[in-house]
Parts: sequence; structure tokens; C-alpha cells
Amino acid sequence: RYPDRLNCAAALLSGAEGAGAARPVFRTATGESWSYGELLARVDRIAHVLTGDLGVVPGNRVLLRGPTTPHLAACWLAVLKAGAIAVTVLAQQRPHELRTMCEIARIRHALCDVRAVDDLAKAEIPHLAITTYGGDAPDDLLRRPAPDAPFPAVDTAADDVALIAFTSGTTGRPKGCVHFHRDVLAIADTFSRHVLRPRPDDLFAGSPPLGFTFGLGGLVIFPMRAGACALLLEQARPRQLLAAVAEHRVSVLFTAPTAYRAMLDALDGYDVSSLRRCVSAGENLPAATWHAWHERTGLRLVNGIGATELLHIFISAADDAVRPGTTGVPVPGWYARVQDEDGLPVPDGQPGLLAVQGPVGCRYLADERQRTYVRGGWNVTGDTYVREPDGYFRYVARADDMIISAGYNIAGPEVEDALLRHPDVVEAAVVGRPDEDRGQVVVAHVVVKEGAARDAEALRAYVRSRLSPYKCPREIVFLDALPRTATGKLQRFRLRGRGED
Ligand code: 3SK
Repeated sequence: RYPDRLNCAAALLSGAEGAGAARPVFRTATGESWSYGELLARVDRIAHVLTGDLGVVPGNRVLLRGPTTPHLAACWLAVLKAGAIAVTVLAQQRPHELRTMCEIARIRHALCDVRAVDDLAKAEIPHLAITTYGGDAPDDLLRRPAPDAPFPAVDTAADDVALIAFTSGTTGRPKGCVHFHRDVLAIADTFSRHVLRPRPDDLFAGSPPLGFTFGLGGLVIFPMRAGACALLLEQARPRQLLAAVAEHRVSVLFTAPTAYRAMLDALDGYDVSSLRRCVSAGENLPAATWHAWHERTGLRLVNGIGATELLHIFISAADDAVRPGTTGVPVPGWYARVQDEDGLPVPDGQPGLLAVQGPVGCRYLADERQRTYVRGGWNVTGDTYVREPDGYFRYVARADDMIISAGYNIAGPEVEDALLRHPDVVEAAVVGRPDEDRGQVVVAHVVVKEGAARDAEALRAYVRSRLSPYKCPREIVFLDALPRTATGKLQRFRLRGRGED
């Protein structure tokens, strides 16, 4: 339990007091290093500017946009410390998406990295005052007058709103997920504390941006709650991650299954011996990827399922508790079950809808879809899962991604896992395509290694040797890359109905 009055930014910055002030909190690939004390001073100055010159008052919503930098993290903390609400968006979001989000969240203020301001300005959002930060010259934000004094944190309640995180899912109008000050600490005190178990000497790094709560948790909230340090990378493609791990001796890594697969291909020549925890989330982790990573690095990937609606990861496992091919068990503090469409629990071993309860719940901002997500007090995530008799949760598919072919239920991820075991396959996405005779047929979309043969028959034979024949793809479409959202999630809807390219 948290006290009734709680400002989560002040709590995260409490490590900046006393002897902790000199400890590093953020580093960058270009050699910048910020201590907890320096971060606190920067946050306080920004909070003074926000509440003074910019006229922000508690409860105002402030849009934050920029690459993953210590400056962006400082702006996020300052907004919260000032009692305002942070709405962090992705650098890839285009003007019309930004306009929609500003409309939904009724945003009047924006702090924007000077390098990301063009699209925001182009969006022509009515009444939006944009202040830029970053760049070489003293920036718009820090040039503004502010007292050179500590900023006393606004006395927020634990259940005052701290942030609004947007999810566009894989399609549809974005939904704003409202989260409280206590929620921010709750994700650190459940998943991070009990599963990750970080140490103050850890160095965190990863690819998810701070506009995605996977990255916000993994690169700001978790390291700060543990008094540790994060390496904030503006460029975090797989090879850049490997180079950063090797050069800076990263110990805790956050990224998605696709990136782990890509890193496996590029691993030779990089020293990754500093890694002790590698978290995989954002998408299902195929067992084939888990085993391949383990074989090459000796590390047991920490799989997890999280959601923007629930802020971070709620089912996971680490170390000896990992069971490859499953997501894990509910994180301490969380409850999960598998239920049917009517909300009744289904027996262990049978597929159904994943339903979750815990310290954080889904609260969409003025959106009818709240009724679909929250049913009978359970958050229904839209994933089909099986709970095994030993209590482990095994992912089957997104609920709307089950393929029904000639009366058989086929889970695309199972076929993908079989394809990914083939040494030439880098990525695979399996969908159902409407078919007059069978209802649907299984179609696989595959990316193969550079220079590898695009041999559909050989791949079909490979899958047939591992799975029942009815699961074997009718057709294999070779692509150069799979379509993904800005947060890296596969857009299956774009693959359905697509023939040979
Ligand atoms: O959306 C997700 O997949 C996710 C995963 C981990 C943590 C947070 C999120 C939103």
C-alpha cells in the first residue's frame, strides 16, 4: 500500500538525496552521464518553468515528444513533479495521429525535442503551446526564467492521474489509458522488484521508446526505483543494441522477440558477457527464439506479457522459474485466469480469454471500448491463453487471430514457432485467409536470411515434419520485412487477404 498523498516523481527522485546524489542515473551512447543530483536539479528547473513562465497548473496535460534522451526523461519527471499529467508519444507518430491524440486528451502544452518539432508544428493543433528542448544552443525551455531553488513536489494524491499512455493497438483509433501516481510505483514494486530483482549497480538499456510504457518502465521507472542507471539510446536497432551492450557493459536488456532473433544473427564479435537479465515482451516469444538465445548466450530470457492498459508486465518468470514455451505465472500482486466469452473460468489445459486483476487497471479516456476490456472486474486483454495444470500461462494467439480451417482450430503462433526453427527463417507471421471450401486456409508470411533460398516447398515439408498436417501452411509468401506498428507489434490485419507479392 502507498500513502494517500503520493507524488511518484518525487518518490523516484528520492535516490538523489544525500550520498545517492553523485550516483549515475542516465548515460548516453555519446558519453554523457547524468548523476541523480544533476537530474534532480534539471527536473526542478523545468518544473519551475512549467508552473511559472508556461502557466501549467496541476491536472494540465503536457505532451512530450522526442527521442530517448535524459532530457526527455527529465521533462517527464518534471511534469509529474509539478502535478501535471504526462502524455508521452512516439517519435514515429505522424501529424494526423498527433492531432487525434491531442484532441482526445485535450492537450494545451507540449515539450518537444527540437529535432522532432516539425511534425508537431505541421499538425497545427489548435491552442497547443509548443516549447522545445535539446539541441546545441541553450534551448527554449531552459532559457526561460526560473528561480535557482529546489522545486517542492506538488502534493498529489496517490490516485491523481500521472500519465496518459496511448495505445493504437494494431489498428483503430488510439485509446488513451489513464494511470495514477501509485500505478507508476506499482509496476516497479511488482514486476521489477519480484521478477527482475535489479541491483543498484545494474545498467539498463533497451529498444522500446519512452512513449511506449514498455520502455518507460524498463528505462526510467525500474532503474530509478532501484537506484540504478540506464543507458538511453536514441538509436536502438539490434546491431546498435549489441554494440551498446559490449561497449557500456549493459546488465539488464529490454527488447522484443524480433530484436533477439536479429541479434542472434549478428552476435559474433560482440561481448555480451555483462548481460544478466534479458527481458522479452511486446509480442509473443516463440520457444525457438528462447532456446536459440539460451544456446548462444547461456542466458534464460525473461518472457513477459504486458499491456499499455495495465502499464507494464503482469505475467512473467525468471531464472529457474522460467518454463520455455510459456509466458510464466502471474507476477506477485497480480491475478490471472482463463475464461470464456461469458466470463466463466475454463478448466486448466483449455484455451480461453486471458483475464487479469492487479494493482493497475484499464481506464480508457472517454472510450466505449472500456466495456470490452473491463468485464466483471477483470481486465480482458484480447489474448487467447491456456493455463497449464502447473499454473503456467501459455500464449495461444490474439483472440481474433485463431484460424479455423475445415473445422480445426489452429493457432498461428504455433505454426510460426515451427517455421522459426528452420535455420534460414528470420521472421514468420501466420494468418488465416478466407476460403470457400475450408472457411479459412493457413498462409505463412516469411522473411528469410539474406542470400537464403525462397523455397516454399522445402519450408512446407519442414513444418509438416513437426506439426500435424492440417496446421501446415497452404501457401508461403516471402517478404523482405513484416508490417509492424511503431511499437514493433505485428500488423496481422495487413497480411490477411494478401496473395503472392
Ligand atoms: O504492449 C505490450 O506488449 C507491453 C509489454 C510490456 C510492457 C508494457 C507493454 C505495454
